Amino acid sequence: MRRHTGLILALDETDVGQAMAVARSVHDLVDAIKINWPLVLAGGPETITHLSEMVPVICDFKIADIPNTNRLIVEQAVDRGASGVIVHGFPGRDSIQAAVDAANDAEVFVVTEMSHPGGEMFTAPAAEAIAMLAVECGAKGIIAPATRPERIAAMRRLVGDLLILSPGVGAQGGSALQALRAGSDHVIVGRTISGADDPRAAAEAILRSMSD
Ligand code: OMP
Repeated sequence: MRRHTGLILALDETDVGQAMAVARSVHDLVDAIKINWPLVLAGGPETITHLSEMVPVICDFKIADIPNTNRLIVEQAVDRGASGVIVHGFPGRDSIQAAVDAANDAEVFVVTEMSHPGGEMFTAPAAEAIAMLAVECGAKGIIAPATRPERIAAMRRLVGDLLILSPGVGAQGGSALQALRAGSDHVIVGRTISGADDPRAAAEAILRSMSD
């Protein structure tokens, strides 16, 4: 994924036609489209391939298993066209390493602290250790919460030049500009764009807010 605008669309849709329409309307404004189980379960794994013909696709399967299962999932996602995958860090070093090794040229992003309120229960206390594991295992980047910009800044101090991708902008209350100022490279935005009457106008408004 190359940084062009710093914006990643989270396409959490189950109507495949609507999802493709949103993707077509904003694909030139985003660095990647992130898809998750709702769209892949609705549209099948070929959704990864179709979208990847338009824009880099990050498969956010929050992979969180033993090393062998992690490897199998990453291989399937990459074979279908994923440029990146998101894995959980809490299963530990060997599970993260298996995902990184299986990804080859695709990029692995490791979830540190999750953006929702529940993310403070178990992921926040482990976030620093997980961020260090991401560095040591050769991941491309981490996921850190736009809802808590001070935590992005803390993660930035640990991960050096690894990419930081930050969800939680808009619908979850976070600010794209504050996330970038705290050290994020890309913000991840879902419902604020995909749920808008005019997704392209919504994406353009977020881009304007990022350049303030
Ligand atoms: P919106 O809240 O609609 O903007 O969507 C946020 C997207 O980021 C969803 O696809 C979430 O699954 C994802 N996400 C989080 O919201 N919080 C996290 O801590 C991690 C992720 C993620 O890994 O992308």
